[in-house]
Amino acid sequence: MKMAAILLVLLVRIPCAYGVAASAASMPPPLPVLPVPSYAQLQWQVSEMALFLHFGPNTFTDSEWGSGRADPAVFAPSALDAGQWARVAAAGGFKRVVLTAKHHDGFCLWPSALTNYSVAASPWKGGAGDVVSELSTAARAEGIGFGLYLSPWDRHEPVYGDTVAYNEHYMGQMTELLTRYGDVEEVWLDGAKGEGKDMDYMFDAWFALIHQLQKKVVIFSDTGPDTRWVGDEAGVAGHTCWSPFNKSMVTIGHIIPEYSRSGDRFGQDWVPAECDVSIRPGWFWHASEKPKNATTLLDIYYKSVGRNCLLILNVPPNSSGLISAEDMQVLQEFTEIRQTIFSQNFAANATVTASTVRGGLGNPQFAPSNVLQESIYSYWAPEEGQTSWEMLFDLRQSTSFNVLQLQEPIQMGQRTIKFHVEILVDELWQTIVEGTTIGYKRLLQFPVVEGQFLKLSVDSARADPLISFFGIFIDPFSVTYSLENHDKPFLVNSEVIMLRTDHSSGNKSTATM
Ligand code: FUL
Repeated sequence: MKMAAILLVLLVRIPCAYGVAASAASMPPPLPVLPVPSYAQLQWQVSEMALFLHFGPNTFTDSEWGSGRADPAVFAPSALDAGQWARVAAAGGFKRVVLTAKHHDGFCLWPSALTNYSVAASPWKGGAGDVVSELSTAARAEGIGFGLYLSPWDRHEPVYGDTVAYNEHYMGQMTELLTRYGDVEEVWLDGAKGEGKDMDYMFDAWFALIHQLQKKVVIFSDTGPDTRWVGDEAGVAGHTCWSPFNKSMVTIGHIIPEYSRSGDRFGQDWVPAECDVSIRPGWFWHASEKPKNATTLLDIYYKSVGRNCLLILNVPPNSSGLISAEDMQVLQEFTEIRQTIFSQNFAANATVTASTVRGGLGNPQFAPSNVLQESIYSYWAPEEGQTSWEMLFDLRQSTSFNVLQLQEPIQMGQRTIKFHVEILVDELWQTIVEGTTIGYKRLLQFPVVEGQFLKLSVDSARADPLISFFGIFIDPFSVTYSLENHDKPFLVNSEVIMLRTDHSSGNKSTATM
């Protein structure tokens, strides 16, 4: 089939796309579909990656869960430089830092007036130091957000176990942290509890206090209220990952892992998932442990940021008070390989058309070409009341790629339930990838394919689908097979994806994800 015939095929499949443009009357945006994110949740989501910093007496005692009995004298970093932590974060593309202001051992990295177990009792800076203050200043200097982890479980505090007294103590410490150091963009807490203690955490009172004191903050916990734990400490979200969620389904300390990984298409609350993982085996620095390599981090990136989540990567400072050179090396490689892959979008100059456009085919406000700009505030919107939604991309030349990036304008709610992308190969449309949710960002990997014409079809959606970005890239770093090897399983690190060819059902060659 020659070019004219190919175009005829496209015309048949997308009848309106090449029709005469209707007059482009100005149109308001469509209604959002609830739930939708708050301002703070949107800022959190677009920040994509945060750097977690586990630091404290454990760093010096080679422990993970300190007993709370370590002598404050062990806390003696010789060269602590919070400026280095913030610079490493900013250079690595991490838009916020989150510090363990207090871990389970109860030691406070700021001079809390409510305990003697803090930096004030340590030899560091003669007891006059304040790590929280130094990092908040450094983060602001780098233009990145600042967050704090205040562990509910406190193995040092004598009133721990007395519910009223300890909740007062915890809220008092939270008040110190949220009133002394300027803007705090994230408060991070878990539901860990001491063995043998009858302790109730008054989460609702804590959350109300945090929201009273900080207007830009998101609160992370197993169940939100603003961001939820993804349910594992490997940094991996579900293939399907909804930000809609029902908080009432889970309680802090008692999650349903599959529910947390995938979210809930019918969820009433907007609670996107945050994926926590450490660059090293432990959360705290240990001389004997080594960091993961950059391609492992890349794989985690695909499975977290690439599945509509924020990645919070822990990079623990060492006992000098610095991020180790070997960790910095890995982070630099991780940055470079992301830049190599994502700096060249092979669809950037495509001609884009769609089955329909809100306000008429000539309406630039919701034009299909909006998906070539990387902003959630410009997007393609279809005409209302359609039953099928297709976008066609003419790349203008034959192009090879093995990564697809899709985005939805999540301020309008998360919509797409199922989609697939096809490529015109040997005059036949072949499915290269199928997916479920998109959300803020979806990255999909598949064997290298080559072609000029691509088609994105949204197969089902909670409301009229809106697409804000479409990009295709080459990833030469992950392990992939070319399309010629389609009889072999396709291996992307730990995932095995079957590639199947089915000529009897519409000439499909499908990488199922
Ligand atoms: C968990 C803690 O028990 C670990 O020590 C670590 O801080 C991790 C991020 O959260 O709940």
